[in-house]
Amino acid sequence: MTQILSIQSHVAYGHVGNASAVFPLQRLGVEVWAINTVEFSNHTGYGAWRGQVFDAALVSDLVAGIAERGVLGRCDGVLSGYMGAADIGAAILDAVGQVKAANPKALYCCDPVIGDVGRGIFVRPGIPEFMRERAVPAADIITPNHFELELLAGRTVTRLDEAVAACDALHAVGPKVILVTSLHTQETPDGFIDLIASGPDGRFLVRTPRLDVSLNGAGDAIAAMFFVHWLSTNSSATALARAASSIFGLLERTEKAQSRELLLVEAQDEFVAPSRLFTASAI
Ligand code: PXL
Repeated sequence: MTQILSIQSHVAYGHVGNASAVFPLQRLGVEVWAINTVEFSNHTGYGAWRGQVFDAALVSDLVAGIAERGVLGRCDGVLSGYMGAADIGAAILDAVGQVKAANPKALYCCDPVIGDVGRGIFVRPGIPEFMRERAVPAADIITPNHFELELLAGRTVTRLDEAVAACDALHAVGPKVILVTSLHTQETPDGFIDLIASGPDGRFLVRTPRLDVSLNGAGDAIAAMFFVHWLSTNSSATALARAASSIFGLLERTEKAQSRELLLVEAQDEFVAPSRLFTASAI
């Protein structure tokens, strides 16, 4: 059974961070060890929220406690997302180091949560730099959206070949697998959205209809699903097609219900058997 250490935010109401990633992983049969970097009432997209950003020391303490159970060698991978504060990043990279020491085959998937097109940067100062300078070079897999791809690669991406070149620039820094979500280039027809995956098996594109939803947390769920599908198949093409199909099904259900939060529980079958299967084409 796959076991994942997932270190990201948690909200009491709604679905972002671990509150978005954990359940789809469990539904796919994955055992998740969840460490929360913040506990907020709701996601920050509402403009107002309550709660706390946890100290990096708490994250380290929880990792130390798990290590004391003697189980780090059974961890297949570490997934990180929304960090809350830059010093939590160092605690995450330390956890990655401990897991890899215990299980050299374990992989680190970093969802470099920084911001989004339209909303701009929505994390604390220091986090974008931390992602670019420390987290991305340490990661085996990264899952930026269009905005984060531009920021991390330090260039604008308006064409598909520029997206591929930006991926190459990031591969050169470390990660061997990259999933780009919410990509919209000159080649993307109106009413569609692109996802690309770039890895040792090649580069692939999935194009799905763009849904009329204003949501947070979809990126957190797709990163988690892409990671475990990659772990089980070692295929960027398969991981991309499966993760994109599941998220499309989830978003379609959410759009139909006009919900402001992902209908993660209601649409749970989409994680195991998506209603519509998209295939990845080589680019
Ligand atoms: O989906 C990214 C994310 C994660 N965690 C928290 C957020 C957001 C985006 O708004 O607010 C707490």
